[in-house]
Amino acid sequence: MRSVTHSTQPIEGQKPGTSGLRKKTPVFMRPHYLENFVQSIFDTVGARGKTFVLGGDGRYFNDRAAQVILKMAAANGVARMIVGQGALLSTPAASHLIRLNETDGGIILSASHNPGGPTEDFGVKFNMPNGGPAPEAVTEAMFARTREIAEYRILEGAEVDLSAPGRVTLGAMQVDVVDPVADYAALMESLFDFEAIRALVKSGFTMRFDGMCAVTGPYAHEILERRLGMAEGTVVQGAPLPDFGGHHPDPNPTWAHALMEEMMGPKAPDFGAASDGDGDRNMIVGRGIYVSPSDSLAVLAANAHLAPAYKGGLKGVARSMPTSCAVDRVAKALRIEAYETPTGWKFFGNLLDAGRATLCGEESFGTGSDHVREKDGLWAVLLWLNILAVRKASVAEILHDHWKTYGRNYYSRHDFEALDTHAAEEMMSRLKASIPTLPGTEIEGLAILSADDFAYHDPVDGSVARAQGVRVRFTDGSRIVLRLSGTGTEGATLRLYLERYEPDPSRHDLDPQEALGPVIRAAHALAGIREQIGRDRPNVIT
Ligand code: VG1
Ligand code: CO
Repeated sequence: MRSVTHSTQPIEGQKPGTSGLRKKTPVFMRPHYLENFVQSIFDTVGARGKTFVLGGDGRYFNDRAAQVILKMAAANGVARMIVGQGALLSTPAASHLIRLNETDGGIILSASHNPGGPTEDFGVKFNMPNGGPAPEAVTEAMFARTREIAEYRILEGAEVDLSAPGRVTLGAMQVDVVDPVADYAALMESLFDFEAIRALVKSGFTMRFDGMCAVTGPYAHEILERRLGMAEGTVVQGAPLPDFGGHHPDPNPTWAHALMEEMMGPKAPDFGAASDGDGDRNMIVGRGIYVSPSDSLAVLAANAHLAPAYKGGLKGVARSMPTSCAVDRVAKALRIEAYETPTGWKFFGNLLDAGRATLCGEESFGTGSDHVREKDGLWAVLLWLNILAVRKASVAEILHDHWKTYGRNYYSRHDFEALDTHAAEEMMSRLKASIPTLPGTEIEGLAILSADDFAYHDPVDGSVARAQGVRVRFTDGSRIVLRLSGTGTEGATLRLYLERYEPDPSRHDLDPQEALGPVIRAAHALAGIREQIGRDRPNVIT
């Protein structure tokens, strides 16, 4: 086996977005594309003598990309790679392995909730030794490297057999192929009261988990069916497929509609959940009731002490800026700090490392805690199960009880996908330019209290992230936020986030779209959505 150095040239646009570098699969498969980016990672964080974790969500090209990365790691002098069997690892499991083995970081192959397949999406992400996504300073350095790269190193020769756990070598590099589920499942058992959940299951409690043909299936089969004793068949679409069965592996009411229909139907089980392509997102549904991710975060924060890992209470909570303020109300009652960060899990890392936050969440179906440094789909499902087991109440009861105590933050996100990039950017710049003129004015009967383009000052390392989304607050506590997505691979996606607070319990059962009516109209009027991007209606509502 021989290490060769190939000369190469910089490739345009290898700039990581909200969560790693995401492109169409055929783009990633072009000559030198993956190699340039991986060499730029090694050039930025160093390779010689280091140990990294490697795995992905199993989408098309996952297996071949893993082989390329292993050969490049060996040629760059990496000492050891820990790889999930079959090159599979969910994002939270990868984060855990990075921490458990005290490695120098990891490479995760995933485009998360984006569809997979020969003409769909692929992605590569680097996580730091703390297990969390690389912060902006690091991804910026990687991007800068891609713009001056002149060569990459790779081993020529046989591929590594990843089909079974065990230790092999590749040149001078040690490769440990590990069961992707075992260590993660053990971590979950250490956090939650599995005994109590097993008792709940024995008492007749039923659940449906939709793996969406993505990476969480094997984890869910092991934990829910084998360790917690739920009936076989509890987990559906549990086998990971390279094209996710042709579905969009995004756990929301639009893309997980089969689960939604079952949960709203006459034969609904007690509890339903779904996870995304790489296993870091979760959707929670009770019998006949959908739990919005922002509410889920708030309920978990208010009840976390019922699970063994959090019985000492929470140090603090953090939410992304567009996420509803429901969790802030819980933090206030608990007298703990509530942090507001930009969109993307990388911004939670410092707060978790510094012990300032225990629970974090995003409106985009992401919740997690300091047990890893990624959001974690199954973790959220298990915390819900632990709470249900202790409180012996239904999801609907817990949710209504929560709203009664804290009031309800009606919330929705409207996505306008595949927009003309120029038009979308133009709309955002016009909106930003109008910010100073907004406070004190009225729109659609709502009085504007404040408006800004969100900037985050990290309280731990002092770094500043600007231009993270336009937020407009109204005097009645309502809020709208607009930003462009940083994970898409086609045109632009406008995300419009809408929120309205309702303290009156007699008004807690409205349809969120109706309850938010005035806020929605104000948002459209303010941004001139129809005039600017030619669209009246969103194509995804969550
Ligand atoms: C989206 C979500 C964001 C999430 C990110 C990665 O980003 O809004 O909350 O952290 O995806 O999630 P954007 O820039 O498209 O709005 V995942 O599960 O795709 O890693
Ligand atoms: Co994901």
